[in-house]
Amino acid sequence: MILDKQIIERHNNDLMGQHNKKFQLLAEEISGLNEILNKLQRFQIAIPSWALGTGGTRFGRFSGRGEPATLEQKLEDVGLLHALNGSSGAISLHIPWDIPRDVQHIKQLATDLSLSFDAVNSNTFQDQPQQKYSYKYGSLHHVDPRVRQQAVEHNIEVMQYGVELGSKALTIWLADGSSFPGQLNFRDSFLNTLSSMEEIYKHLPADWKLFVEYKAFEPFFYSTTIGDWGQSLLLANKLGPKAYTLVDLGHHLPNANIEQIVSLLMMEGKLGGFHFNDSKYADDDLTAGCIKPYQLFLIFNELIDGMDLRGIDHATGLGWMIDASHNMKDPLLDLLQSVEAIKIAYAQALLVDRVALRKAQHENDIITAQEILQGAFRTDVRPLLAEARYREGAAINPLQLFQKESLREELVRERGEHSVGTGL
Ligand code: PSV
Ligand code: MN
Ligand code: MN
Repeated sequence: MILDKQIIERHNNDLMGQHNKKFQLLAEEISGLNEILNKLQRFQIAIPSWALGTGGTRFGRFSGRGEPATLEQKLEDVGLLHALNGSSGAISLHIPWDIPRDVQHIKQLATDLSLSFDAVNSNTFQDQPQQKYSYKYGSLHHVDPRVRQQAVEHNIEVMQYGVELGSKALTIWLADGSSFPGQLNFRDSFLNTLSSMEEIYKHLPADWKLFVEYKAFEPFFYSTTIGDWGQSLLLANKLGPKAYTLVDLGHHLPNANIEQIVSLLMMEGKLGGFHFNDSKYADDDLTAGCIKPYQLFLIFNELIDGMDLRGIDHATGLGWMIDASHNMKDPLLDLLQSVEAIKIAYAQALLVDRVALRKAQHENDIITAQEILQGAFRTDVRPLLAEARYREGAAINPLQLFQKESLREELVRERGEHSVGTGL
């Protein structure tokens, strides 16, 4: 489904009066308004192909309706999101879930929908039907060199798809780990992973980045070979300048200070990108900002500080991706909520008076420092986001438009009631 521009125009005309009132009120209080709006307009967050369908849990999956079954339909879903919010102009693919059979056709469709291809993801956490060796005991860290080689070759193949589509990064997340003490030799596992990644790194195109994602636990419950940012950073440093750490917000042990991790990774020039989501317990993959919006704001506060210090372009300098999974909500509505929450945190962090904050820190003035941060966090910046969307030709209120125009019903009419989603 391609959304008719006139539907957006009609929606915007209906909401314009109300929107203008709220926007003007807020605009009066903000210095550097146009620069902030400009940054919001440029900021894009990639949508993962696997979040467009219902994921489920290990206890079952309750199918959604009219979910995308093909790569074309996944692109159309992201195109729809992008038309609605002007901020979802990229898709992140997972191979082999999203193998492009006809590359030229897929590229053309992406161009028609104003989409680009973000990082490509490899998958060595599941066995595929024609596969020679099993990943039951891991992939890049495996004790058997033949399994490692198979996993290396898969990653090279994923990069080849990415090159054809115009991606510029490979994300490696390894399930590799152990569930019982004694199962693995930690050093051997790490060194095997390093040498496998060195092989992959050799094939990385000159203008590509390699993102090394870490995760504390799951699917294994005793150790994970790339279990935290220290292990990821060690690998990234050993691999070379094109390798970076990728932070998935759900991949830490409870109460980890993620904003501090982000700050130090930025300091080292080794923060590659993000997988945004939120969680109460572990890798819950819930809607960004639905549980800990203050944490999300504090992360953006560090990001902006680090990016500005290093002269990194906010929109293009790091990889911004969502990594979510849905069991309850309509995935498209959920993704609209996630993008909104991420941009709210970004906009609030742009409001922080950094000179005043530095001064307060140097004077050990804790009260003022806290007031500065919480003052920004407690500002309702939603009219800024709506204005940025309007200026991009997108919808003032994407969620409302989606529901009012019954867009899911339209997708169900096109695709049928029962979905065949391929995501996790
Ligand atoms: C693993 O939990 C992960 O966060 C990785 O990024 C995977 O690629 C993705 O989720 C799969 O759903
Ligand atoms: Mn992830
Ligand atoms: Mn995850």
